[in-house]
Amino acid sequence: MTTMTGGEVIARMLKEESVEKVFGIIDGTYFGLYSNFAPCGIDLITPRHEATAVHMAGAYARLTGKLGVCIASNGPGVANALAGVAAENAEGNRVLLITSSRRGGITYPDRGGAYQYFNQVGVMKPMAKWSGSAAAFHRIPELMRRCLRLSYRGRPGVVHLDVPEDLMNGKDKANGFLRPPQYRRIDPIHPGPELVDRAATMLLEAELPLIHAGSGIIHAGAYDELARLAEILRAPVTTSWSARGVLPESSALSWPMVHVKACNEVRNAADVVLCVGSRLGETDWWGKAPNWRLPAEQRLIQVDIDEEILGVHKPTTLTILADAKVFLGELLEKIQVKGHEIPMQARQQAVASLAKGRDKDRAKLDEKLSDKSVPMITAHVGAVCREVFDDDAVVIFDGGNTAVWGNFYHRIRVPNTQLSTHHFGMLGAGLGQALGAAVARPGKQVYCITGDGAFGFHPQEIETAVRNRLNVVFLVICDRQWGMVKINQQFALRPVKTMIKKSLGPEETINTDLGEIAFDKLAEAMGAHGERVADPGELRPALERSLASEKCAVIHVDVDPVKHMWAPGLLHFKAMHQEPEGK
Ligand SMILES: Cc1ncc(C[n+]2csc(CCOP(=O)(O)OP(=O)(O)O)c2C)c(N)n1
Ligand SMILES: [Mg+2]
Repeated sequence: MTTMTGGEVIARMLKEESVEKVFGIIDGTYFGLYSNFAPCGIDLITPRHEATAVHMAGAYARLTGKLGVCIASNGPGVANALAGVAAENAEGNRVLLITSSRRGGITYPDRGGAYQYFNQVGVMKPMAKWSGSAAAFHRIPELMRRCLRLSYRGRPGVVHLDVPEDLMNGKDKANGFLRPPQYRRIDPIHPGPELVDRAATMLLEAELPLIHAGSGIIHAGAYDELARLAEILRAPVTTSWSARGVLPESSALSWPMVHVKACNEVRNAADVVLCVGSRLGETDWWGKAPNWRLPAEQRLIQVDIDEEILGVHKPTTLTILADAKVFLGELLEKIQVKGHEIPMQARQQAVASLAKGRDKDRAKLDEKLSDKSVPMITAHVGAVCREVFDDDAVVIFDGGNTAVWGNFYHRIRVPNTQLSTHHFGMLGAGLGQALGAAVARPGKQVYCITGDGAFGFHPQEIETAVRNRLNVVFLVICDRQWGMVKINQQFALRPVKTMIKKSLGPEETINTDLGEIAFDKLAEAMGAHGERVADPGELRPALERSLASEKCAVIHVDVDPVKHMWAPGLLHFKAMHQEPEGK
């Protein structure tokens, strides 16, 4: 038996889990941990804010399917990380956060007057999937194993281990290290065969089945199975916001979430729904009428890796605890042999007729692209990006109306290539997510469409991108206002004048206007490439120059602030803040 620091024990256990990247900011209280990363083959990537470290880990986890690991130091470091924990836990990304805390004996509970201390576990507990503190050196391996087991159990989220500095940096005897299969499940959960049979029968007999896909498809990597099943069943596919593109949105069977009315129509037309890896949360209108058909008229098969989620918001006909990929693979086998039983013609007709609403909506949205005025209408940003960037580029949407415009003028053509904080709506998270994406997908393009308000939360991370050669292209949409809030305020304060004039004066709203930051200049000051455009015709060359610069690039995009406020779909998203009537 050898002696080593508690930090080295943790680093070696991360190595056993094949962890290659850790995100975080250094501090003496966990020197014993990060000084052992390099010997364990682990890169430490350091942003300039701990919340960014957590977002980087979250994006990295979602895009690679691996564990996203981040660190934060006691007191202020952990306090800064909290914002990231709230968002990444809500997004359901598989993140392990390891923090240092002050030496045992003076804390838990606070002796009174301890420096850089707060009850980190107490605060983290209700925010994270799990949080605990190591009370003694010999408990570090056991608690790490517990953290890792929990990281891979059920819906992903943030798991937190807090380790006092004296255990992190102090040496003690350490046992041999276990392999992951010795302490956690490695194989995916298989469904009971009779449940797959029943699901197959329901889907074969349905008049019109619908597949609703959530992030479970991403975590399981079940894209091919989903596409094949939708094709064989001729089933339209809707997704949760965060699962956009799990069926490429170029498919005739894909109903992108931006076509809210068309999604409502298809969700009302289906008599059987196969919901895979989604909770049917608020952004899915809880699965309720009038956005969905009443449960009495619509049978629901729900498949999830997490038992807590089965039947949580909408009554189910069949609940199946299973990994999405395994389930869909087994279901396909059953359905393939009985494909001839499917009332194909009727389904095809139903799909074709429902598709008209969706395609009309797309055409109507695209009409806005004929507006070539300067400064530009924001619609161009997404449309031009889609032409310039590769299909497998990763796009990140951040900001208020900016994220709405970005979403509405994008088609996600390759699964798992878009990120946002769909559940938490966290302005500014996009910077960290974009940097995490660039670490996760070396050699692939990454771009982030962000509001000027949102970008202002963490612009210092441009330097992180430059220092780490993470060549993200940021498009900062500058309307010099908190646009989304401004339009809502206008309706709240002067609805009639808002309808007639479209915009109120600065004195007529409450603190909605921002001053200008020249984001291109700010970027240049940090060693990045900067561009500024207002004419939609100049956007494409600016993007091309940005890509050619082979650096992180920031494009300051001046948009028409009034048109920007009137983003598409706002009424639907306002309606989402109320509980739907249905059961
Ligand atoms: C961290 C954070 N603070 C506040 C909010 C509330 N909020 C939602 S949208 C919005 C305005 C966003 O402004 P900007 O990023 O410039 O995007 P725009 O709407 O102008 O496109 C605000 C303040 C939030 N979602 N997140
Ligand atoms: Mg703005």
